[in-house]
Amino acid sequence: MRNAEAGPEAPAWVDDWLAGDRRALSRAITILENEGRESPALVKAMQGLLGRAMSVGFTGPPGAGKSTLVNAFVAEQRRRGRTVGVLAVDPSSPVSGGAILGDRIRMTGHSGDDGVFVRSLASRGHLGGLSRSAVRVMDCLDAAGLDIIILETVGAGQSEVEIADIADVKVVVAAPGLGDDVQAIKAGILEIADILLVNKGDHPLSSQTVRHLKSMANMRPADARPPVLKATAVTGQGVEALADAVDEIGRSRRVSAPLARARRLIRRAAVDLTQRRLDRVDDADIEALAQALTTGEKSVEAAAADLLGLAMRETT
Ligand SMILES: Nc1nc2c(ncn2[C@@H]2O[C@H](COP(=O)(O)OP(=O)(O)O)[C@@H](O)[C@H]2O)c(=O)[nH]1
Ligand SMILES: [Mg+2]
Repeated sequence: MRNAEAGPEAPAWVDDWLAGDRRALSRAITILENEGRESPALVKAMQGLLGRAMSVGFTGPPGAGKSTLVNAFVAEQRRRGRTVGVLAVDPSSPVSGGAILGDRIRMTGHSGDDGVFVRSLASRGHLGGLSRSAVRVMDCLDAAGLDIIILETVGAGQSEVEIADIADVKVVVAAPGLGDDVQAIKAGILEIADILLVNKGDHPLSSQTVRHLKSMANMRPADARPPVLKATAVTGQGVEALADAVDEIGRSRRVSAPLARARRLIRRAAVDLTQRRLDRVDDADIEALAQALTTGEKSVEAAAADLLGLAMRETT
């Protein structure tokens, strides 16, 4: 199973990880999250083993029922004979989202199931760091051979959208009767949704919310119009249809997904790299550009271009 390019420096347990051993997988995740000494060897070991899993992101406002829905979705995936990795990402709080999800998974008995691996991603540092580490952890799960990777992100702001955007298939979850939900969904989240899901279908206002979201979805161009589904996570109603819809979208992306993912990774890495380089530019250089701007010698755009040039030239 060992990747031939992994080289002798890869630790022995890497084979266990790539064969799907859960303890070795946890170990790999911890090392990559912390950018430990063995990280480069692990990254190398993953080469050629990525892009096999389908990833599904669930995002939406707190309380919409994402964790409950993910739990039911995991059960449905298990019925379909697939192994599942679940990653809970909470940009605002280091524990709550993941802990709640972990409890729920444990409560309903997935924890005794070797086909389900759950991990929460601690929030630390800036958000770019969080989405970067989410990508890395997803790669770890992918390399371990899990069939489906589920990403649950808490909240519905721009930052959560960014994290959810990492997934191949994006499900935006809303709950009935919450005006704020719809506001949040309007604020850009609709653009990334492959599926809009109204949860709490047992709620009297759920049909109204479905209609509302359908009319919003209809404002999108016909080829980018997400289906609006209804489910009741607590009973599992509608979850099979959701899994079918996810499969259909996932299948249609199978060819383009690795390239799309690569494009996203490159773009994100470029933004990170630029930021790091900008942080290291000499104060005196920035001062000189500021002078040139105030005297009218340079336009803002010209000064910015010069600054980028300095930043990128500094080290190679
Ligand atoms: N009535 C009803 N309640 C639900 C449903 N799904 C989730 N809930 C409840 O909504 C609350 C929030 O659920 P949770 O999964 O933690 O939401 P999250 O914050 O989006 O992850 C919990 O009390 C759930 O039991 C549903 O389909 N119907
Ligand atoms: Mg949750």
